[in-house]
Amino acid sequence: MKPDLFEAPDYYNLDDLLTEEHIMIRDAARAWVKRDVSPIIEKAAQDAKFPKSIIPGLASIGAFGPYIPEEYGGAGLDQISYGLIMQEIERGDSGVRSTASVQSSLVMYPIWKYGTEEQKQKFLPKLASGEFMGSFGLTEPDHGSNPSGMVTRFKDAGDHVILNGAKLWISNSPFCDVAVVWAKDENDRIHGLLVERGMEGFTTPETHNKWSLRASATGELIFQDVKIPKSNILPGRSGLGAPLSCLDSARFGIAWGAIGAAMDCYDTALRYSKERIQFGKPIAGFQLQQKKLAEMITEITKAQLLAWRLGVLREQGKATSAQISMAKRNNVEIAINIAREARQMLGGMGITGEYSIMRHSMNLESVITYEGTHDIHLLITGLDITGENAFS
Ligand code: TGC
Ligand code: FAD
Repeated sequence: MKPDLFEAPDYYNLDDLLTEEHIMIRDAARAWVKRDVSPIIEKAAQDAKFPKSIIPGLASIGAFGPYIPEEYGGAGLDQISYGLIMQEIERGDSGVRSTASVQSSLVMYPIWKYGTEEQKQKFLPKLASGEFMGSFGLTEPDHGSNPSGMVTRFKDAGDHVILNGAKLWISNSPFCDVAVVWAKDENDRIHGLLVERGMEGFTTPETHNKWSLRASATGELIFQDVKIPKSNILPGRSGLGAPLSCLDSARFGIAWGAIGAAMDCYDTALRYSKERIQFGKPIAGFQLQQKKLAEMITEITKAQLLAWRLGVLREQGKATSAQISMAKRNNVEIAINIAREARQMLGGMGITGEYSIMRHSMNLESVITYEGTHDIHLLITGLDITGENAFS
């Protein structure tokens, strides 16, 4: 792969909206990605192997629990810092950002928000340092967009419960130490359970042959009469709103992350277009190529503004779930379109692993599907503005 020469576009001087601390945190994450992710990520994706060697680095830049309080090992940062870290990581690779999203927003967040003090003390510091890795099990083979139909269930058995069922498409599952699993009780109420590796009847087979997000490990969570102590149930919230609130946090991170992938594709295409000579001049001088680049930077700038404003609202506790859906949907869509246009600008070279664009393009096919598909987010906006539910 070519050396990482990334220069971040900032067409509207958006750095002026950031604090010195934001810029410091972002630049540290950017430097880490250049140094420790870019040189190894293409091979990891080609080999379809999550590069575990980067786990301590992810912890060191605050990517595991950026906004979790320091008393639990988190970085204690604000929401914009969290977004900027996700942006920089996904500039490197969406699969690496996935690992950080799951660990932070889907594992640490529910434990922090809904766990007991004992659960927080036991899991959060180890998750923040990367000593423990977590996964989040909501999706099932027959229930993806409609998680309320889930059939994974647990039964009361005295001081413990017995869990049966299966979760599919679970990021980090093959190596997770703990899984936050959403399952129904005997009254059909959804609860979060902390299922630990080593519990009898709990297995995590890996899903192979993915063409997307190859540097992230995806798998199943299978429960066959798994005996789980009641002390491993998250007591703070039950019902579908509990996992959906975690998704709000992860979708917020994706809205920022997708900008990183888009920026990397744009920057690569811009540089290439100035160097690639056809018909006696750089292809950057042809109007059709300029149209692509001009539209890319326009969409990136709009996405940056959307993410920044959402960050301010979220920090103030005012961001609605529907606003988060809009930003996730828009920013992933512009990223996937930019990746496609940028790929074309590199001609044949665009399909090779010499450049990051094709990898981003394939990764974004997962990003546009997980954490709520593109169409589901559109329907969330539709419901919000009309009051009419078009889901069923
Ligand atoms: P609905 O009746 O609308 O809502 C049920 C209850 O939940 C509340 N609620 C929310 N609460 C918090 N945050 C949100 N975003 C919420 N949305 C809804 C709602 O108020 C209600 O509460 P209550 O107290 O009245 O019970 O639910 P529904 O069954 O009609 O479904 C709504 C729908 C379709 C929007 C939702 O289920 C959905 O978002 N589906 C998409 C599923 C999804 O996003 N799955 C993601 C799995 S995790 C993942 O993909 C990780 S990828 C990780 C990575 O690698 O980065
Ligand atoms: P389906 O729900 O079957 O949807 C199929 C199609 O139907 C989609 O286009 C959808 O938009 C459309 N559709 C569905 N319902 C409607 C409707 N009412 N109106 C109109 N169109 C509709 N899940 C986890 O729990 N944890 C994870 O860590 C995780 N990681 C993932 C990693 C990867 C790489 C991938 C690909 C997925 C991951 N997921 C995870 C699962 C992901 O959240 C689901 O794939 C996603 O929610 C969609 O569910 P589904 O695949 O079952 O598609």
